[in-house]
Amino acid sequence: MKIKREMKVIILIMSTIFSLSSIHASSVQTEIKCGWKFKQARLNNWYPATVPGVVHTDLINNGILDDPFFRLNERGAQWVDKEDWIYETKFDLDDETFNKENIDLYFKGLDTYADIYLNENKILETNNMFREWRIDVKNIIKQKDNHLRIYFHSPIKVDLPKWEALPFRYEAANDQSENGGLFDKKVSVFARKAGYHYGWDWGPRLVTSGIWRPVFVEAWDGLRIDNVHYIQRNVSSKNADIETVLEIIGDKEIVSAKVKITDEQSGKILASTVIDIHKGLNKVRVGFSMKNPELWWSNGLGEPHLYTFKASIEVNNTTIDRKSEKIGIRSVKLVRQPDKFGKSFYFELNGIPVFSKGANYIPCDIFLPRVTREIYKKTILDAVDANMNMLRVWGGGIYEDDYFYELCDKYGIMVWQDFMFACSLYPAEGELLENIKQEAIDNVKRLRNHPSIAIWCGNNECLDAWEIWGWKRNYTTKDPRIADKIWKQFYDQYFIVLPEVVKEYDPMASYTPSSPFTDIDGRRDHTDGDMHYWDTWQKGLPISTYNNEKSRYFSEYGFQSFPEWATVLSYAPEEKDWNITSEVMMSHQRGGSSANLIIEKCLTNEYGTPKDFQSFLYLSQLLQGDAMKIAMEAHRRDMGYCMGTLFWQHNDCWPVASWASRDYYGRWKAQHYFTREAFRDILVSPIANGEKLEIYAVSDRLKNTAGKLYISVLTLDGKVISEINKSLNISANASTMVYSETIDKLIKNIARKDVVIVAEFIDNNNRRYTNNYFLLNQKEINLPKANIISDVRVVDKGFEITLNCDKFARAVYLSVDGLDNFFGDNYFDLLPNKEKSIKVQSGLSLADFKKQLKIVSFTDAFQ
Ligand code: BMA
Repeated sequence: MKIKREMKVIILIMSTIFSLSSIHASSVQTEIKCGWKFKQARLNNWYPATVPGVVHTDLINNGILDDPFFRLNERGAQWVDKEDWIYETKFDLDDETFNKENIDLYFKGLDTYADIYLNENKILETNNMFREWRIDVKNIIKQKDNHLRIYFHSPIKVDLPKWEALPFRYEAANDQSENGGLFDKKVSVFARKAGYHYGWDWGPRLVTSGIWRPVFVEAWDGLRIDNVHYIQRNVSSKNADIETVLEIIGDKEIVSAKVKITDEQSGKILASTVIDIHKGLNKVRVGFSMKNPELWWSNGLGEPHLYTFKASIEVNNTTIDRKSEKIGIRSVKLVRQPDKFGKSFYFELNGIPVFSKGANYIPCDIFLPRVTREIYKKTILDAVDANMNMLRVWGGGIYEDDYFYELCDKYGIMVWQDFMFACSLYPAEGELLENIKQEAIDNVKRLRNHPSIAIWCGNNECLDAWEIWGWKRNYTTKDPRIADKIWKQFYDQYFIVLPEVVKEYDPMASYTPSSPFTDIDGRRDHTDGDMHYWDTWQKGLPISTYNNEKSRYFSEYGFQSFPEWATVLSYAPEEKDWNITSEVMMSHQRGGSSANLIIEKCLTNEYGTPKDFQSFLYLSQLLQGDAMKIAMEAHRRDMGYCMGTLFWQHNDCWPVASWASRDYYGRWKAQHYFTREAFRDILVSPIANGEKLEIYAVSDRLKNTAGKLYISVLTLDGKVISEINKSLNISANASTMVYSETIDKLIKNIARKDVVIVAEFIDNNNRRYTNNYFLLNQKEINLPKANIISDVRVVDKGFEITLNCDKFARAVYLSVDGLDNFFGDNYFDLLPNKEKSIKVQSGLSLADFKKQLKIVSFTDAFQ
């Protein structure tokens, strides 16, 4: 009896074991990119479409919609999100693809409520733009003339009934429903779709639909590697233990498949094992140790070394599938530990406490598929060039494109990754909570191998909004049962579901429930946790107040400015637009109706009244630069107590007045140049403390640095009042006060309004770190009219401009009309009779360049 049963089992296995000859190596992937057309669902005209793309850009490309960034055109684009749209294409399969045993359609991203039909069969309904979708279509797909149709439901029409059905509202602070003609119906919280599409305080309201990431046909035989996870443990420069977990999908039983992990550069096999594959999901674990691994370091601390690991699977010496990934060996964690000040908040990379220098990052365009690889590259390189080591991918945007993280890996930018929730409350229960969970799993799995991922964060400011902005109080006053319901959803989402996903799918990673975060009570505490500091901007306080604020970690703070003249012209070309309260300028300012006036008020207080609109734009950038310089230096001087400074914000998603340090076109504002200085590996930072001038040396280097400190006190027309020099050995990875002196002793009997203090550190390798410091606010400084002389010569890819000046020139600003130029330095001070050369990239001829070059400095901005 027993024998018989075993026989039966063996026969069964035999019959399901595939014949080796029927398996073909490697899966094939083809993008469905061509032949797409689209139409408004209830009308009949078809137009050509670009995929990936969104309906707005397709309408623009077909001349149906005017550029929404131009003047007030955004208003005329509001009908688009109330419509349903249909996209379709036809495609054939080549023999190889068609003959595979498994054929899937693989959607990398659909925005958002879509029904998908292949050859008139409904194969999928989607409801989350952040998720990926893979469908087996083997039984439906044909070799020729496949018809793929995607019906996008209006996200507004889908979500309005949900809003209407509820007896209470979910807060959504930034949803510009009124601009969308929806009155107070803030429906954004119901959609798993980028929050900023519904408007933000730096962005337009343009609620897109479309195939925003590529679509593929993927065909395979026998098995395919779905995912490989490299879990790193015990990482040091001596050793790293790597546990590799492969997820392999099999379509049949396969015996003796060989799984191998190879270091592609050296060809060395790091680990291998032989397994039997079953139908369905197979999880295979294979571990190895690396001796003396080359570690991945953040920008400034060392090389961000990347290995290329290949996971492959062979049957009978034929490789069936493989997956190569760039892996950086590193340990990174958020350290939250009680200490003598309170409780720490800092990142430890490879055992070293690292001071985070960086910015908050939003999507680079309101229309996401327009973000090219070039734009991504420039965005990350601009962070690297400004000496940043971290970007925070903020929760109102998207989980970024793979390429974004590849660049961060390559250039040593750590990523603080928010989950996509910001400044709102979400109906996180039932189906939506499950949807959120799946979204988190998809994205944690997609991104976890990137060495750049430093932390997962539950949301942006939702806890702050609940506890501090008054939301909890308001709900509780109206109906405590609703308050309890919302808090339960909140708790489930950020304190149970999301951390559990991180724990399960990225077990070595840190998670923080919200930013800012001290504890679950939502307290704001300067001695514990991270902080978003906004008072100086929001209340229009003197920019020097950035010196007074303390935190263990500034994960946000910012100050607005206008973009430069050329950028303003791109959206406000008419003379009647050229004042900050014009309708066009107000519409390209989303920080509230008073935001332009805050800039004006602070600017007048700090500098005086500019003579014209262009001078106003220039000074607004300088003001932002000065403000942020004060903040960045204060945070770094406080190193040890404070361990991070991420300003708001690195980029824009359209041309606008905002907190960005680079505008929509990637043009550096004054702040970005100032950031580059303030974030250098060594910062020399003078600061008045009562009657004393103190100078701090802040070093991110991991070894002490010997060199010389030079302090000069100059009158603004160049006379030397005091000169001090001093040998220093600056402590590694620390901030130290290296000089302190009574101000009166330094400036002798010269008035404070007539002097500038120049602090310079030159290390033993002749690297210079210079910082100019004034003892009074700019408005009180007696800046002379400076006579700047320039000389231009042709160099590779552009020109070199040499400048000279008889007196101190504050914030010298060079500009050339046109888009194709980038100045190596700008908004810099010129010291009397000290030559300075700047390189500029430009495609202009020398004659045109000279003709168009404009040079102004601070005093030129006034009558
Ligand atoms: C922050 C952010 C954003 C916002 C910015 C400027 O606190 O989290 O939501 O755009 O401030 O107000």
